[in-house]
Amino acid sequence: MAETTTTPAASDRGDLADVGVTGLAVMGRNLARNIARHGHAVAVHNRTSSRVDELVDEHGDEGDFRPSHSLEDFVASLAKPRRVIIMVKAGKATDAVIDELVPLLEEGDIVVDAGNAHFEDTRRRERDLREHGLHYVGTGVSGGEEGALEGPSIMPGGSRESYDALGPILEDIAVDVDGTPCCTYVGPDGAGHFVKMVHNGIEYADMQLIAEAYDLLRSGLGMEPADIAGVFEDWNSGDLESFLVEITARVLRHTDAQTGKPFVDVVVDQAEQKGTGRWTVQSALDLGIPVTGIAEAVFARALSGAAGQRKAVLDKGLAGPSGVRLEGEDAEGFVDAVRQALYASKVVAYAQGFDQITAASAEYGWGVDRGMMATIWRGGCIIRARFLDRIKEAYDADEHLASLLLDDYFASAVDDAQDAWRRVVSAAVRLGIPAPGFSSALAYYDGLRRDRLPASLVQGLRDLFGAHTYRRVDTEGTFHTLWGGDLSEERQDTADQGSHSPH
Ligand code: 2AM
Repeated sequence: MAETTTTPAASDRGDLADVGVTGLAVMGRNLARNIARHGHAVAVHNRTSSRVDELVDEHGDEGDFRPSHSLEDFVASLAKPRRVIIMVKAGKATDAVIDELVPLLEEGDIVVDAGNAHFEDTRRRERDLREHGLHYVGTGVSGGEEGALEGPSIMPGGSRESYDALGPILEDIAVDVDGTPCCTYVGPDGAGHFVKMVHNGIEYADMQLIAEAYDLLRSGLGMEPADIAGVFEDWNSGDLESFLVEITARVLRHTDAQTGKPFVDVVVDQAEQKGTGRWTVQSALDLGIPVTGIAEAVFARALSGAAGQRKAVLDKGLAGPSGVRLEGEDAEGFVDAVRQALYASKVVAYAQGFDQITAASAEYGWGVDRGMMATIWRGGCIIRARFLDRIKEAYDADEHLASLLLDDYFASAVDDAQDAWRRVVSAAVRLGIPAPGFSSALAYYDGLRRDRLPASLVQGLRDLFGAHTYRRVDTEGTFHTLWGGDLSEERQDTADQGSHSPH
């Protein structure tokens, strides 16, 4: 270890390490290196101890690493309260490491799970560790391998007290945007992992919308990928400026070296998923929040992956207007219309994601500051975008904002875009180009702004077949019509509600 940095913190602590990382696969290694590079003494440990030696051999000169070959030595090398970051595969491995670790720790120590855990697992583990007098911090870490090393966006949950001890180190290693670290205390127990999950869900929606925009330009106007790359480059200098739009241009511009074809044409068109999008939708269903943008993105990936079904349909040749293109007047200004539709749909997708955070925060008593979530997503994250500054401003202006769509800026942005948005969705429908993200976002917007929804008819149907009752627009109370009798209306005792079959 050349050039060992001894931070004031380390010397105060009798030469014990400031923090420890166990689990030294790429993410754990990079986090440990990032911590060391910021002048903190970092204890490192891994189940297979050769990885500890590899890390120190290869990167020992980057800072003050304290290698341990047993968990006992690792824990003993940490200053109190001990701060232990676990970076293992989410699931059983996390529980296994916690089980080994807990007997070695003392009251007040802090266990951090920096993996992609499901927030319900984090809630359970936090409860269990609290009984042992330990703090459990489930933290979202965004930015992948590179982010872990160069500066991720960090979303820590757990007790406020644990953040006092841990926050300064995390804020140190997080990426910085305009002088603000992309790390803040999110809220108790599962809040950090929840917010990270929704972040990933929004990422799904954003990518789906971008993919639809590409498809509309390619199939609707007959543009070549390299030309569409130019369009995305152009869009990246306006309101749509974001990491995802930037890399879309790069991917579309790329030519396959082997065939000379556009890269997108040689890639199998079946999108995969690791599951956080699905988790987001499952949670949204439980919370009753319509995250249509995220759900459509998850379903679109599932449809793309249904290879057998797709082939059978293709072989049979199910009818459609495929092959039809926009021409003449229809094509005029279409590229810009797609830009506006993309922006409006993106506003809806983010509004829905933030609604889900709002609902969970209320349900679990987390007190999540939504403006701060937009702030810490501005760097490190896949969804980093100029747009997030606007979201932060919206929530800063009104912390109780009922929907992002109600913020003056977003309301007028969507209003300005809506003619183009309707034009693009109509064109997609006419041409047979699937645009579930664009069209469901528009349907959501139209549903939300509607004076009367046909849900009244749904209530009538439910009352007829299941006596599920309904409320009236003109008076308080719950009612049931005697559909099988004289069609008279009965006022229901509220205690009866919910006693019928659930539909
Ligand atoms: P390994 O090198 O011994 O496999 C990512 O999988 C990281 O988590 C690796 O560093 C891996 O250690 C570690 N890991 C996986 N399962 C584990 C377990 N049950 N206990 C401890 N570490 C584990």
